[in-house]
Formats: sequence, C-alpha cells, structure tokens
Amino acid sequence: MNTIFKKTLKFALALVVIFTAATLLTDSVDISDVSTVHLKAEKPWVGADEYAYDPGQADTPEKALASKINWTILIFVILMILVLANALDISKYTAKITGRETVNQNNVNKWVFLLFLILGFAGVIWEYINHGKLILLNDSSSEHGVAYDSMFSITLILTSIVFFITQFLLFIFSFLYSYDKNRKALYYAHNNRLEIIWTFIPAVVLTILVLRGHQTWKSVVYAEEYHKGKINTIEVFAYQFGWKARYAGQDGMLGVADYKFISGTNELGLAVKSEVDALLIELKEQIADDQKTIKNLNTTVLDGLMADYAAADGVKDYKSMESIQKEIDAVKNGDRLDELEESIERKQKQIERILAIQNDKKLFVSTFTPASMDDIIAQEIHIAKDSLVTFNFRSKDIIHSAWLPHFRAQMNVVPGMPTKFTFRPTKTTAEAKKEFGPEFEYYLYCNKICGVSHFNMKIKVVVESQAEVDAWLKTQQTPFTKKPEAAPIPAIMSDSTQMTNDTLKRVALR
Ligand SMILES: [Cu+2]
Repeated sequence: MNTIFKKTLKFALALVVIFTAATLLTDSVDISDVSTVHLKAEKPWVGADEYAYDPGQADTPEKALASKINWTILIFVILMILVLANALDISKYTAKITGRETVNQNNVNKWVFLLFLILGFAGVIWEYINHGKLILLNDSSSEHGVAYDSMFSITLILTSIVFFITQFLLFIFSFLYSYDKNRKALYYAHNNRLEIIWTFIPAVVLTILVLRGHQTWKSVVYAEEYHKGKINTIEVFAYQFGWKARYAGQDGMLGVADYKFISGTNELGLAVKSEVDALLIELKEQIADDQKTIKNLNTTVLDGLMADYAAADGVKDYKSMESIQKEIDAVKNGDRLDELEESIERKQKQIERILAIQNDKKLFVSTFTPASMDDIIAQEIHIAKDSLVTFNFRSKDIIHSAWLPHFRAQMNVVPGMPTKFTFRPTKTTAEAKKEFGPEFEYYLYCNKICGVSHFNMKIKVVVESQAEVDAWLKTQQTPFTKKPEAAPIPAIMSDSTQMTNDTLKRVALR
C-alpha cells in the first residue's frame, strides 16, 4: 500500500509542476515568434545575401507553420503523456496487489506502435514535400555537380525505399503480432538464403554507389590525368578573414610563393627578390628595436609608462589607466621581457630561413624566377564558362574551407599543405541570374568556423566568356611588375619602332 501512496504523491506533485510551468510559459514568451530564422530566398543558398535574417518576410513555410503551432500546448501535451505513463505505473502496482489487471499493457503498446508508424511516416512525407526541393537539386553550375546531384538523389531515393519497407514491417509486425495467450510464437532461428539475400543486395548496391562517387571524385582531384585539354590554374589564398585570387601573368605561370616572404607589401608572400630584401632589412630593424626596448625596459620604458599613467590619471581616463597598469605590471614581472625575447627569436628564425634559400644557389634560382613578377592579385575570381579551372588553395594562418555551393565544391584550405579542386563551370553569372533572380551572384565562402569574422569571409566568383575574363584580367593589379618609367618619348617615332607597354615591361624586368 505504501508504494501506491508514494506513486500517487509523485503523480500529484508532477501535475502541480506541469501546471505551474505551463502557466509561466503562456504568460512569459510567445515562442511562435522567435522559433525560426527566416531565409530570404526560397532556396537557402540562392541570392547575394544568403542566410540574411529577414523578419520582414512573412510568408515562408517555416513561419506559417510556427504560427500555427502553439508551442505551449505542444509542451503541455508532451508532459501530459509523461503523467499518463506515471498513472499507468500506478495501475501496474494496483494490479500486482489486487491480482486484477485494469489496463492491458500489451494492447496499449500495440496501438502506440501503430500510432508511431502512422505519425512517423506522415512526418517524413511532410518533410519530403516541404523541404525535398532543397535536397533533390538539379541546378548545379558545374559539370561534376550534375553527377553529384544525381548521386545524392539516387542515394536518397534508394534509402527512402528501404526505410519505408523496413519501418513498415517493424512496426506493423509489432502491432499485428502482439502477445496473445492463445497463440504460440514460432521459433525461427536461421535461414541461409535470407542471410545471403540481405547481405548480397545491399553490398552490390553500395558498391555501385561508392564506385560512381569515386569516379566523380577522381575527376575533381586527379584532374590532370582525368581530363584532356588545358586547365586554368588560379591560386586562391585564404587568410583571417578574406580571400585573394592570384592569376599567372602573361607568362602563363604562377610564381613561387612562400609564407616566409609575407610582408606588409607582399601579402601573399611571392618570391620577389626586392620585396624579400626589403623584408630582411625590416626584420633586422625590428630586432634592433626590440633589443633597444629590452635594454631600456626598467629605465626609460618604465618611466614612460609611469608618465602615461600619471597623465591618464590627471584626466581620470580609467580605461587607459587600467591598460597602462597592465603594461607596467608586465614590465615588472618579466612578461614583457619574455615577449620581446620570443619575438626576436621568431624574427631571427625567419631571417635564417630566408637566407638559407637565398644562399643556396639551386634553391635561389628555382625560387626567385621572373614568374612571380607579373602575377595578378585580384579581389574577385573570374572564370570562363566551359573551361577547366583548378583552384590551388593556400592558407596564411589557420585552417579554412573553400565552399562553392553552386558548383558543388568544397575543399579544406590548410596552412603548409596545398590543396586543390578542379571543376568546369557550365553556367555564366548572367545565365544564373535568369534562373535565380537578378540579385544572384556566385560566391566562394569559408565553411570552417575560423574566428569572429568568419561569417563574412567570402569572395565573389564571376563566370563569363573567356574574352570577358581576359578583358577583366587586363584591369587587375600586377603589384610587382616594374612600371615603365615615364621616359622621354622620342620626338620622332615610326610605327614600327614604337614600343608597346608589354615590351617596355620586359625591358624593365631584365
Ligand atoms: Cu575562414
């Protein structure tokens, strides 16, 4: 009897908690209003400002649904089910003590199984109808993307068929063959034929799917062996938080680049002798500065900080006072010294590494080639429709991931480990605008959370004709091409002797 009392008490307590929670919920928040983020476009990745939060858009299916469901009632119903389960528990104990069954647990379970089957299938079908168009795509803008989309669709269709058959059997058997005291279960331990069938068929199907995937993958990462014809190589450089594109200049060759050469005027670290020499001088100057600071740390540096602190104190600038105090503490406890020594060591290492390249004759010749001098560095990526394009990825700092959703392409961008991706764009930006709307643009996004401004780390990709790409390239910067001096133009110059800009550039290079 004691147990029944305890259970009933628990049941009553749960009811009180639930009613209180429900009342509080109804009073405090209208959950229906904050439950969904509304996507501007019907397809989440279409449009210039994808993923933009747009509360003004009222008629998305998500919002319509959210307003229909009163979330408070939903939570209440779920909790009521839990209470009911508790109540059934009580009946179990009553049955045990009185010896009479009040609720047939088998019957309850059997109907719950059937209900689960119907609701589950209804949910899945609802999902297919409402979001299927976001999954089963056939609007890719690249050649391999078509294969990618069809593989995705085939896999989804096959797994859906298997899902519906197996889940139907699982739940309908539980419903039809629930316990019946007049029926004896059949003992059926093993059937070799069945085992072979359900091992062999999935194995064959999966092998076909995997092989097709491998074939497509090969076309992407082993492009040189897979495709015949010219491949345009573009370097895509990632940094926190942005991208830069590097094109080969007129020589058609991308020059050597190395993170060791990166400087304020050489963001991509191209092997340009004059830049690297300037960097060496800069590094040496910085080391000298650091050494000077170390020498004067406890004298003029500390005095300066003290004076700054006093000045800030004078105008009651508490924020500055706090940060200056931190600096003073760092000087006093030796942190600043450690910092400076580490910085010197780092710079010395960089100098050593650069010199190791410069002093090795073979390395020097293979690194500092003229190829770097005419490389084009751009803030956009322009590629020609139907041409084969390889993106060579390089990262300055940490791991990023280049994601081109419309081309069904993604590749990690890893510092110190060059990666690449080859594809053939099949739809120009203008054609895509016709399909997706006038505001549409292709973008390459970062798809690896890499810091505070990760969300905005993207670069525009333009697909156009080869002639348009060439024309655009002419307008882009070649930061290391020596500009022809404003030389005195010979008074008389016949057409045949007139130097073009190009020859002037070459002369300047020599
Ligand atoms: Cu990133």
